[in-house]
Amino acid sequence: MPVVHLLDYAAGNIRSLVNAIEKLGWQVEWITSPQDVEKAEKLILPGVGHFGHCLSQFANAGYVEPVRKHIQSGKPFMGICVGLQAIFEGSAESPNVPGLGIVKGRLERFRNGDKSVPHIGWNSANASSSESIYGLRPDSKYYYVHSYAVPYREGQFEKDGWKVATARYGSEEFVGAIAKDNVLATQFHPEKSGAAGQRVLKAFLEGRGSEALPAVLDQSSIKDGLTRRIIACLDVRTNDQGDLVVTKGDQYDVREKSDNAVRNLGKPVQRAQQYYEQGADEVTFLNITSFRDTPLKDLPMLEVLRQASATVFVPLTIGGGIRDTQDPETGRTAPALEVATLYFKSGADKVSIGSDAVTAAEQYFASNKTLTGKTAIETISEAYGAQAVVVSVDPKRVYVSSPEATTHHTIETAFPGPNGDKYCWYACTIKGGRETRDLDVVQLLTAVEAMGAGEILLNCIDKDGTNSGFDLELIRMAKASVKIPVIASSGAGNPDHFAEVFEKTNVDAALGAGMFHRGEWTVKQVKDELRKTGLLVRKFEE
Ligand code: 1PR
Repeated sequence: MPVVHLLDYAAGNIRSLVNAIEKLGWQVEWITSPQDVEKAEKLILPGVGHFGHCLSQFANAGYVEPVRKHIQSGKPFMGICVGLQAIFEGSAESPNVPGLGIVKGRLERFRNGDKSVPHIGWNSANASSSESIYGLRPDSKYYYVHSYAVPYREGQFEKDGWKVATARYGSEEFVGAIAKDNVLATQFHPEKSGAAGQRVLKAFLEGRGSEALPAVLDQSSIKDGLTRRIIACLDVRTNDQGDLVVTKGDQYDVREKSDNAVRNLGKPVQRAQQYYEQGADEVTFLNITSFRDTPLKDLPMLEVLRQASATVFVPLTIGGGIRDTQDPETGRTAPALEVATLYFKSGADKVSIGSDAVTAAEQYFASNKTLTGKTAIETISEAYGAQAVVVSVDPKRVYVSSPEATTHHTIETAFPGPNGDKYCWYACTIKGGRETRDLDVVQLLTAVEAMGAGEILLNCIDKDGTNSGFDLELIRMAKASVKIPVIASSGAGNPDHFAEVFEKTNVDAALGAGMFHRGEWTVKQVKDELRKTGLLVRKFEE
């Protein structure tokens, strides 16, 4: 097997990159010390998370000069995400930490006045040339997740001989990929970008820097900008026979009315693979009964991730039990960061935190908005970057006669309660909706954003499993309270519900579960419908 070297300088989760390379028939060898760099013929510099954190680790470990030498010697080099950022001069994220300076230019933070930050999802990498740079195509989309980017100004890089492929987020055009001679760097994650990303990795590994574009391109897909993200969600738990199954509740009750058995809707890995092949932009696994046990014992769930990440090349999120946890065997408390690390090492790209986020938010308000730096959100966000931390919210409507009847954030609703109450607030719950807390969704969201969460998975217990559409009122309220992306969840029953949530709110992504598991609709049908209504979606590529 041909060999490619990956530089291991503790920059986050890279299992999916290894999986993607191995799928292409290449073997990964690790560079674990600066002296080893000269052994590498082809070198990949991965990296996720914080520029300053990554680059300081990189510099402190002594990699700056050996890597610069590798690049200057003309040997193939690829940087991914923070690996792209590293070859520029620096970043506004950590102004005092220098980059390698191979390319002139600096990263700036996306403006969040008119859009969510981080920029998460599938976007273009369009080159103005008539040839393909390293397999990039104008009708393909690639998976990005970052808050800082290199702004693109025409001619700025080209005058030094660089070829640039760009993406547009809102009104900002930025560098999606950049290449010259032996160097390729991508801001997007090729290993998470399905077949389109595999093509880029393959071209790098095979040394095909430029080639003719295919004669026929899918013209309808050549549109700039972030696509509407469709997520398939798998609620997973053990059934009464001890098998790990995909299940689905009605307002969180997953037991059949007839025989009280746990509803069984298939096997997690197979389902994930099926949704990937239908064009799901992400897959989320929620380990819904983990509050009863510890994930340290939950080896089948880790195995689900290992298997799924070997064949599913879109981002994988895992939720359930991410909190400080006592190991039942030793009695030792494993910090949430250690639990999350287990999941990242098994192939997760993001972790989703539910109950623990509510507890942390309660403590945040009780301590007059003090950040301790010790919560699960803060520690994981610090180590793996905000984009790796999703907060899953399980709210329930509480009706009131007027806003004055509660101290919580209320909305006037078009759907009055059973007693005709025209106002409601959304109470946060923990333990899968079993316990309701005196904390509202706006409070929770503002607290977790301050702690460094990167995204919100907004469920709604009243809507879950009803097939009646998303709770648009809840979604609007959530979107108005934070700048980080919000994923709409609960209630999707058909493709029109997805179109509705994108047209009537400015939500960033939408998630479905039951309608996919029951085989009523496929992800592809949802996307086809969105495309018909003029919304930009990613097409699935073989
Ligand atoms: O609290 O950090 O251990 O995380 C537990 C996680 O498990 C939370 O993210 C919580 O949302 C989830 N969870 C717990 N119990 C249930 C349950 O259903 N009994 N599922 C549960 C949450 C909601 C969505 C569902 C959407 C869409 N399920 O995952 O997929 O509502 O459904 P639909 O499209 O069929 O309407 P922690």
